[in-house]
Formats: sequence, structure tokens, C-alpha cells
Amino acid sequence: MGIWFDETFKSSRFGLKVTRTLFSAQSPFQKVDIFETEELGRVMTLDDAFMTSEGDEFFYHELLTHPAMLTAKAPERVLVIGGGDGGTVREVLRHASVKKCVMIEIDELVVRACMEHLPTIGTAWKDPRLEVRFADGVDYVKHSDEEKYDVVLLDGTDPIGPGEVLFDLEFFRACKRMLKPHGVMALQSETPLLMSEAFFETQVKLRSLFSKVAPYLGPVPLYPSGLWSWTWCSDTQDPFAIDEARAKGIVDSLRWYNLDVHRGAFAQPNYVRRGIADRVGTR
Ligand code: SPD
Repeated sequence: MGIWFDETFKSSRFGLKVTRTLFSAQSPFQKVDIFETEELGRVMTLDDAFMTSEGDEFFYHELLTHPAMLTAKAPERVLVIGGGDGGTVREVLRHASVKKCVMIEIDELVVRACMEHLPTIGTAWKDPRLEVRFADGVDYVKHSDEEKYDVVLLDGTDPIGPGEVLFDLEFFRACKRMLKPHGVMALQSETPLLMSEAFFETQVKLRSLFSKVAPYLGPVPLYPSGLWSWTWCSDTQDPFAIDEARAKGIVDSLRWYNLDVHRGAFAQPNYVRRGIADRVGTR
């Protein structure tokens, strides 16, 4: 039988056969584990929930990053909240327009463990445009008086326990405060299937802050249900107005994202469309 690691989420369970434990420790914030698995290579869990795997991380990180980056106006300054495995900043730094990427991660142990054990995910740690700070992202966006950002990406954990604050209206308002007027924000917004209330409530909150809010969907086989969502927000930009010239320079190096995938991801399935309309009315 061997050893299995299962994530139990509500009354669902997804498991992977583990061949080796590479890292296991308790940080001041959470339990951090990194395993070797047969199917998806190295996998990180936080508090026993799957966060990323070598085998499927490209779905998540490419979809969190490129829709926002390619619909913002040649972004130079990018803020990433969370993202301790380094996958999101790796995708941000593919964009030649970026001069500065600040990543605010609360848990230094996660970054140190990922640097050592997940080097295929965090391939951009040494990029001179990247500044990693170990600090509370909520506190940063609420109180920082630093220069604003063209793109803000929220790569947090689930809205359960300590991660709940990352889905608060006041947190989203503070993130918007850190955006330039033409900025674009994107965040992971959970599974619209098994976490439908969190997904729909997030849509409602964001609609009270931004004039354009567009959820988009994609697969993340590692996460509960396998169907994941991200949400794109801006006051001025258009989620379908992709800067194709800039996209050309990067899509060949990607595994999931391309312009057709972008357009398809933003197509709204009926139950998502109805769920939003029921809560906020049609727009
Ligand atoms: N259910 C897991 C949701 C986790 C979202 N963040 C993952 C971090 C990957 N960089």
C-alpha cells in the first residue's frame, strides 16, 4: 500500500502516494510539509492542505499571473501577497516591462523550505528585480505609504482559520489602495463548486470596490474538486483586451496559458453567471 497523504476537505478527500518526506516543521504560523510523490513530484502542504506540486503548479501560477499582467498597461511595479513557493513571482518576472516585484510573505519558513526543496518552482529567487519581505501582507496593504503598483496579485491560502482575513472586504479595499488608478488586481478565489459561498461572496465584495470584476476558471488537479477560480479586478482595464505584442514574448515558454486559454477561462458558465446575478443583479 505504501504511505499516502490525503487532504480532507469537507466530505471530499484527495490523496497522493508519498515516496519520501523531505521537510516537516511547525512555523509560528502553520505546519509546513514537503513530500515526494509518485504522480506529481514534490508537493507542499500547509496545515495538511495541498498548496502546490511540481507536477501541476503551472495551471495555478500561470492563470493567477498572466491575465492581470497582460491586460494592465505595461506593468512596471508588481506586488505579490503570499506566494511563498515562488511560482507566482517566477511568472511575474517573465514580463520584461517589470522593473520591481515586491513579494510580501508572512512565513519565512515556507520560503526557506521551498527554496531548498522546490527549486523547480522557485526559479526566479535571484532575479535582481525581486524583493522578498517577510511581513504581514494585511498590515502592509493597510499601512504602507510606498509607491503604488500597476498589478497586485493575491496568492494566499484558503479562507479558513488564519487565511480568512485574506478574503475580508477591508483587506480587498486596502489592496486597492496600493494599486495605481489604471492598475489590475487578481486573486485566487477558491473552487466555485466546493467553496461556492466563499467564491460568490468574494465576487460580491469585489464588485463593491471595482467597476470591473471578472472571475475566471481553470483546472488545478491538486485542489478540492479540481476546478479552481481566480478573479480579475480593475476600474479601467478590460479583461479581454490582451496586449498581444507583449503576450507573444512569453507564451511560448508557458505550459498552460495562451490567448485562447485566456479567453476561454473568462467564459462564464451558467451557474456562475446566475449565482452572481442572484446576489448582485445583472450588470
Ligand atoms: N486549496 C489551496 C489554495 C491555495 C492557494 N494558494 C496556493 C499557493 C501557490 N503558490
